[in-house]
Amino acid sequence: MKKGMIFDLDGVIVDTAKYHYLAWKKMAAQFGYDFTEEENEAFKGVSRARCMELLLEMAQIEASEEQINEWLSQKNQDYLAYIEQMDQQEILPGVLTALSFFKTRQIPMALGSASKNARPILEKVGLLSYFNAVVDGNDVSAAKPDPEVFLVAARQLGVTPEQCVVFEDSTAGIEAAQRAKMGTVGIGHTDSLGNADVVFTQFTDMDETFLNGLLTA
Ligand code: B16
Ligand code: MG
Repeated sequence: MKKGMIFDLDGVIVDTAKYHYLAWKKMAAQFGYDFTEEENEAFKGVSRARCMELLLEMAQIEASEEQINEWLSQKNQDYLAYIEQMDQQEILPGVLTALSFFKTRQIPMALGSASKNARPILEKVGLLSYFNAVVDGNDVSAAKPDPEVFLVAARQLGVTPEQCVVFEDSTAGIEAAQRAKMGTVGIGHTDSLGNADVVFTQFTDMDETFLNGLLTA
């Protein structure tokens, strides 16, 4: 019996993955590097600091810690400017139906995100009250694919890792959930999420039979 549902944020609940991409692309352009959407797959679910390291490696740039911190804060400023106007319209299709399905059945739900901006985003789109626990980039020290974020979420929900299902859009997140011994539902494409137990393009592709099946599996 599955007793806890854990949701990633960016790319699962809201379409903020595109804003992270735009902010990194802008920074890359500053370095004279053309950052592609394909390369951005490796940035999904990965902490801001690690993304910065990856970008510097790609663009073959070396910089002081002070300079890197400045760029990190610039990236976040650009990202915050993109998300400033966010509202309920940015909730991805079918998400509300799934959240309501579990809430009605009193299945505890947690957010498990690498983002340090997770709480304000949940507030902006009006979804904070659906979650019994919110674990984000401010609460953990090891980034996905380390399982820490999901293990802390399970603990806060008061369920065992084996009783949890994780909804994730990133390769790093699916690996983290599997290392935590949790069930996995990939949101996106099988080319990057092929290791998940099951993959859907979006929540609207899951019917009630599937959601029910998650609870009894
Ligand atoms: P921030 P998730 C992740 O969120 C994003 O997928 C990833 O692209 C981003 O770098 C990371 O959050 C950190 O975000 O800069 O807002 O702290 O997918 O784990 O919800
Ligand atoms: Mg994500």
